Amino acid sequence: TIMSSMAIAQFEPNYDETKVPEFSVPDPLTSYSGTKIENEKAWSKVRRPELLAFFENEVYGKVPGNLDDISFKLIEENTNAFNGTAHRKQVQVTLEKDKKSLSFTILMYLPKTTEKVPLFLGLNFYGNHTTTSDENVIVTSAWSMNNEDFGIDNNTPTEKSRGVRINRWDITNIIASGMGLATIYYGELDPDKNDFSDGLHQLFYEPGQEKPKADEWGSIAAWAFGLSRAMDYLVQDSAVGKVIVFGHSRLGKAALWAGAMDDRFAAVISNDSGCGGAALSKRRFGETVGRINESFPHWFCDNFNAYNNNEEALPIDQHQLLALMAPRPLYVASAQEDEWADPKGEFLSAHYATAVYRLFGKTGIDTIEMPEVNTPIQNTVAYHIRTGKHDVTDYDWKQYIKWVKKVME
Ligand code: GTR
Repeated sequence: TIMSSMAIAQFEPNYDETKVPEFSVPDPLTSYSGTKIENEKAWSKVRRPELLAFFENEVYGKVPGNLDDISFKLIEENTNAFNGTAHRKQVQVTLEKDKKSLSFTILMYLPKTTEKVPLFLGLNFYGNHTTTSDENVIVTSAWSMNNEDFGIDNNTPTEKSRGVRINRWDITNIIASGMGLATIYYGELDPDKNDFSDGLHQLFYEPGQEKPKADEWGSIAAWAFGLSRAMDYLVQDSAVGKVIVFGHSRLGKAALWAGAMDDRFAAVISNDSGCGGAALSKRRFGETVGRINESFPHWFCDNFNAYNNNEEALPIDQHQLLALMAPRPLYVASAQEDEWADPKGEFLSAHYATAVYRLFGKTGIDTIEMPEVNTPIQNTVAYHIRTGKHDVTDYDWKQYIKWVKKVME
């Protein structure tokens, strides 16, 4: 509507630390009824479920039902791919519900070994074929955002966009370090537009339903659900060991929500996930709850709108989403020039989540002072801020690989 585009035009993000509102950080270790959470058991039995329920009902929205069926089909493979260094597989996952179905394709590169390998799983923005120049990767036929630089118009990816995002996927070093990568085009799960007639949502509608109810899932929860369905496949692939779910930006939000909902993910990486991801909402620095719901009305559940320009009313904040990963390893990464995502809010969130990791005897981010740029802190909870923009770089991958080896092997 005209009103909402005016509101968007008028939004002035705050980038001034002295203008961050005063707020108290909701204590992850005090339950809503006031009980102090003093051990792992009380966390797991009392506090974790009530926090998870809040995020599910008020932020990301819940999945409205169960699938009738899920099936997997290896549609392509080559044991001598990626210049002879890797085993490539393309696996089609088909979900069925009420005689409707949806399929998506997992692209995998695994090092050549007979042992189970740790594997990064992450969604991509423009299609599996954009993550590598490998000509055998199938070009998606799903709806895509247009991108002039990538030669994508009519919302239809073609050969022209093959390899345009290789800079974001350091497959060479992942393979060389003995790990694997699995990636899925997020548009095959739910096209990233304010339209609930397509993607995963419509699969679950009751007769006559046209959009999710106020407490039902938006697109972030749908992308997270897709990650879990990929996990259904990965747990039964004999080449795959621990799975680390990874995501950048909006897909970092999805990775965090997937990690919170599904503890089969052995570790979680948030790369520049920002508002509605790792960053504390109550700081209102850069992107805010009101702004994100205005620009992307389909990302969260409708209930989340109650907190637009009203963050103080939130009984939770995003550090408690991070705490839902405990005791599993969690990496939060920021970029210096990515002020929109509030690097400091991402850092503080990792710091405040650390209280829960301590209950499990794990170490995280003890200090409240942000580290220097390009100086990672790598404990069970890890954090870095690197120089540069909102992006995924080889520097980021180098840190993730190093950290996985440190905390998971
Ligand atoms: C921006 C959005 C951010 C982040 C980003 C991205 O437009 O405001 O929350 O998700 O897109 O996904 O790159």
